[in-house]
Formats: sequence, C-alpha cells, structure tokens
Amino acid sequence: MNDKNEFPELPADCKSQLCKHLSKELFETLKDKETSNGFTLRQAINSGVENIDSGIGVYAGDEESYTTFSGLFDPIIEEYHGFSKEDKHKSNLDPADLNAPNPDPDGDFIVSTRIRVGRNVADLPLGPAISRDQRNDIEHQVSGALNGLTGSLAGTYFPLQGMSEADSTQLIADHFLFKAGDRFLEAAGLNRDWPEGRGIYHNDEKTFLVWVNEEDQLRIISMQMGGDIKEVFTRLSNAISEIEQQVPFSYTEHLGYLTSCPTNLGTAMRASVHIALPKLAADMEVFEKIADQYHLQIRGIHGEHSESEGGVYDISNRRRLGVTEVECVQDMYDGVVAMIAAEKAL
Ligand code: ADP
Ligand code: DAR
Repeated sequence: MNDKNEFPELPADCKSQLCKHLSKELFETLKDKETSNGFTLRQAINSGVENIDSGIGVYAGDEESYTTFSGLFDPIIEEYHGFSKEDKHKSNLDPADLNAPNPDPDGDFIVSTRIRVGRNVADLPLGPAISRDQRNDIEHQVSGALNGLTGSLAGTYFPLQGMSEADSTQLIADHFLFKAGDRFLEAAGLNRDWPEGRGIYHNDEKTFLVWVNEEDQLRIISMQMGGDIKEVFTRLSNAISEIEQQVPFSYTEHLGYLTSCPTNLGTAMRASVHIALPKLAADMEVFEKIADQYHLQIRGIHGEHSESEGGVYDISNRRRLGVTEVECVQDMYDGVVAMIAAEKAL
C-alpha cells in the first residue's frame, strides 16, 4: 500500500468502478479523512489499486465508511444498483409472499439450489477494519448462537484454526470449505490473521451452512440438490430469524444490511441454481437476453470468476439493494422458468 497522500496511478484501460469514479480531485478531498475506527480512503481502495482487473475495487471498513467516503461510494452504489442516495431499502423474508412451485419437479434441468445472505454484526467494524480480538469475539458469539440451533437446523461448528485433516477433507468433499479469500479480499484486509476466528457451521442434513468471518462476518446459506427453490428459501428465512434473535445485524434504512463489498448491500442475497441448459447456452444472445429481462447473472459453477462446466451454469439474481429478499428470489425463479421454457422450445 503506497503513501495515502499519493493519488494511485491506475492504467487507462482499467475498467473498475474505482477507476471510473475516483478522480484526482475527489481523491484530494477524501485522502485525509478517516472513520472513528481509523479506516482510511487508501484502505478502502487498496483492493482495486492492487487488482486492476477488479469489477468494483472498493470495500467499506465500517458503517461510517459509507458516509465518510460517500463521494466515492454513492456513485458506485448508484451505478451498480440503480439506487440513489435518497432511496430507501426494504426487506421481506416471508416465504408466503414467494410464488415458486418447483419449476423442475422431474429434475431434468436444475442440479442444485443455493440461497445465501451476508450479514455483519451491529455496532462493530466490518471485516477490513475489524481487530483480531473483535473478530474472535464475533466467532465466539456467532458459534454460540449456531450451536443453540435445534430441529432441522441443529448441527456442528468447525473452527478453521486447528481443524483436523479428517474434518477438512470431509468439508472439502462436501464443497463447504472456504479457503483463504481471493486476492481481492486479501488486498482489502479481509484475510488478516487467517485462519484465526474463521469457521463453518453445517446442520446434520448438510442443507444449511454458515461461514463465519469470511468476506462478511456471517454468510448464511441454505442449499440442496434439485429445484425446490421455495423450500430452500423457507429454510433460510427461518434460520435468519433464529440467528438474529441472538446476534444483532448491522442495518440502515438507506442501505439495508451492511456489507464490506458495496455489491452486496441491501438484502446481501444471492439466490442461485446450478442448471443444465445445453441448447440455450448454444445461443448466448438469447440466453443473455432472458437473463437481462429478469435481472439475472450467468456465472460459472465454482464460484465467482469461474467458468461453466459441462453446460451447467450458475444463474442468480443481480439485484440486491432496493428490492426485498422475496423479490430477489422471485427474479431468479421467474427467470429460471423462462430459461427452462426456452430450452424445451429449442
Ligand atoms: P457467493 O454466493 O457468496 O457470491 P460464490 O459465488 O463464490 O459465493 O459461491 C460460493 C460457493 O458456492 C462456490 O463453491 C459455488 O460452487 C457454490 N454454489 C453457488 N451456487 C450454488 C448452487 N446453486 N448449487 C451448488 N453450489 C453452489
Ligand atoms: N472481486 C471484487 C468484488 C466484486 C464483488 N464480489 C464479491 N464481493 N465477492 C471486484 O471488485 O471485482
């Protein structure tokens, strides 16, 4: 990280939101500001400075970052989410409001369904500015709440620190284990003290997971094979409600649930299916047209920045802020119904 007073020289072909919105004038205005946690502009932009192939390139260190550095965050939020600084977020996690009968009861297309939200603990810094002790306290508080879950959510918490070879192998085999975050998270300061304070919880049925202190302080995940999107959402909604009774989440009327990356603000939800659409994928123009119509992203199946394999794609909602959780899932569901119809018609 170079001198905080030096405007970072970013290449002319840099495409990130950071490059687009951080003028030298704005840099001069913000460079000496810091939040009450001591988080600086230079820290907020470091990921995009070190990774010029970033899509966004900035991370917030705490709730205050979104006001202290609003000159940079507001235009990025407006462009990514279509959400102005006057807009207000809204939340609705009620499964009764989701119209989603299983779109693929015979399992001809949808391999698996996963719906996740990011959450951060109220009144504490976010990952990029959290201290080692605060992060360890979060692990203690969150794992305590998780170990108190009952019924179908009952399960086990696995700290990454000192994890046995057997547990690690099983969690990798289940595709549950997250590794030290990617270079974008590294440069954002989200991997500090790794693996201390990090861990994974999953229920006995392996349909519910919580990642602790990865990119966000909680990633609450419901997932199962097949396309019963409503069942996955109902499990997630119930789990969020149970956890929130023990752990207060960081939330504002304007930005909804706060996250370190501005792309996850609001619902912080990504609702996805892994779906086989070989004929539709042969006509990417039609495929992408349907995705755009339902505000969806087409991605690879091994997470962010990955490619599709064997004609299976990860289809998920792109809208997260200014829409409710029910609307995020409805976006994905309605788009998947349209994609399956298009595949059948080809
Ligand atoms: P996030 O959902 O938090 O943005 P990623 O897109 O990186 O994170 O996905 C995290 C992991 O979850 C990856 O290993 C990915 O393969 C897996 N995953 C995502 N969606 C699904 C799905 N619908 N079915 C099965 N696994 C999924
Ligand atoms: N890779 C960073 C973040 C993009 C959004 N993905 C998250 N938050 N996992 C970038 O700026 O491209």
